[in-house]
Amino acid sequence: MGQFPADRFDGGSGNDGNPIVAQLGGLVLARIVVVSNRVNVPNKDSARAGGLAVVLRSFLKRNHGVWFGWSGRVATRGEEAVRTLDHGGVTYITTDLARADYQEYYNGFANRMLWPILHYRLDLAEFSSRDLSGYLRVNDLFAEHLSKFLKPDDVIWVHDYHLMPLAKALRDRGHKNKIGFYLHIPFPPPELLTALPKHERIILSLCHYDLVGFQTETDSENFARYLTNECRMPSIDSRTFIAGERTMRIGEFPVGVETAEFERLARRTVRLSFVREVVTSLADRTMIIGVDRLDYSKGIGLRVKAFERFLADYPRWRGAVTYLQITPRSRSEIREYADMERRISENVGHVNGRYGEASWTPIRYVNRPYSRSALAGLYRSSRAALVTPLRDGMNLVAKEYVAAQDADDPGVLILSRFAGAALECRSAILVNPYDEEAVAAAIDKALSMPLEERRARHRDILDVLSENDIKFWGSRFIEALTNPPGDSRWPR
Ligand code: ADQ
Repeated sequence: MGQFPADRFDGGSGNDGNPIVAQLGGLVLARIVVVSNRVNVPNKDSARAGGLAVVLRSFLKRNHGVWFGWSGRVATRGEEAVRTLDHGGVTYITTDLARADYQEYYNGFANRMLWPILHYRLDLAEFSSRDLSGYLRVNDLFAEHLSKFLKPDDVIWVHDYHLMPLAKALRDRGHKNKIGFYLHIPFPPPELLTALPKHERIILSLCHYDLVGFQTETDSENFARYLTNECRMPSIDSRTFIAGERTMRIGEFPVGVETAEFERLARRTVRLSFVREVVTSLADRTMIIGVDRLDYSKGIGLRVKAFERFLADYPRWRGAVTYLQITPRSRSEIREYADMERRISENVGHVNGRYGEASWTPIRYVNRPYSRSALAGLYRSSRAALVTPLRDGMNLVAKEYVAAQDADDPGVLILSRFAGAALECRSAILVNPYDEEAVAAAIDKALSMPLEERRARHRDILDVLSENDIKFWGSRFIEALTNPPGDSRWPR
């Protein structure tokens, strides 16, 4: 975990609450430019935006920043439009992608090669030289667009696996700005990573950043081990590497949620008519909830099997529990995702056919997104949450679920030990998602747990989540990026 005291930047310094201003004792710092694959441009769907998008936007607002990335549109080659929108103190700049760029960079190299490898799934990784070229080409294209509006003192913060080589592409164009990179997903051990053909081209290009941030210490250590053992990179210490004339540092910045705000939201939204309708339709049955993008890393297929095992091993719960799994489709153009979608629907149908009755459907399976308000209310109305990814950088659903609970009568979090969130949620029921029997037992334990134990576990986790509120995350990263090496504020 990042080691900054959570209250350092609470905005109490009488200078607009701007953490960066506070840090520099009143000096206005340079502009912050966030770059990510997709840009969360404000529109009518903003209510569905994940917590992180909302937080990044408010962080940029406080710092009059710029957010650059793909518009989400695919255009005919030569007709890709670049658009600029100023809204609420933030400048959003987006570019379309040509069809071939979208296929090779996004569907191809990012999602069929990097995503599986970084999630420890060598079996699903498909390498293609053409996709690699497309990936490098789009990173170059982003650098070209960025070059047109970058100022020499802009601080650049690049997000996620789509854009690993971006700093190199910017340095090649002569930019000497402070550039930081944050990986939202896991970083596997070098023994796995080196199965990526031409891995040096991608992974070593991270050394063009000044700071590379990860969710957990395991991820940082894996990266450091890769650099030391595989690439023989010289280092000053275990977190500082010498990259030519610059140094590149590594740190941990675990992503959190807006803990108190989310609790308030959930308290309000249990009263929404939509949430009340769902609860009434349960007819006094206990609800278990799962909320995930449809992705193989989330372990939904094994989870459905574990729930079937639970119904088989603990028959007293039959007819008394409803498991609601909310799973919006993602990346449906990729074959593995389409196959997985079909398999999970079949498995859910199988469990419902086998155990259901005319008056009771054991699993309600919904393939659509909901607003944050609706989710918050549903979390609070559920006695347990099943969050069992096979591998996850952090997993914000786990944290949102805990934050949403009523402290007097909280639900229980069942959490995979392979989610980054497991490090902070030690008082959840931690499970191995591959062990059906153990997950089934964990569901029984959660549903049978006495009130006092539920309260104590909830309190433990909430304390940690309040300490690591997402409000402080952006400022921690930028502070670490802009502080010179050797500064005591550097995270360990
Ligand atoms: P994701 O893989 O998308 O994020 P996660 O951390 O769980 O996973 O975040 C999902 C977000 O989407 C949550 O805020 C959740 O509320 C929202 N969401 C999920 N299903 C939804 C639905 N049906 N309707 C509306 N909203 C829904 C990646 C990494 C994670 C890492 C995050 C943040 O894979 O490991 O935690 O980035 O760094």
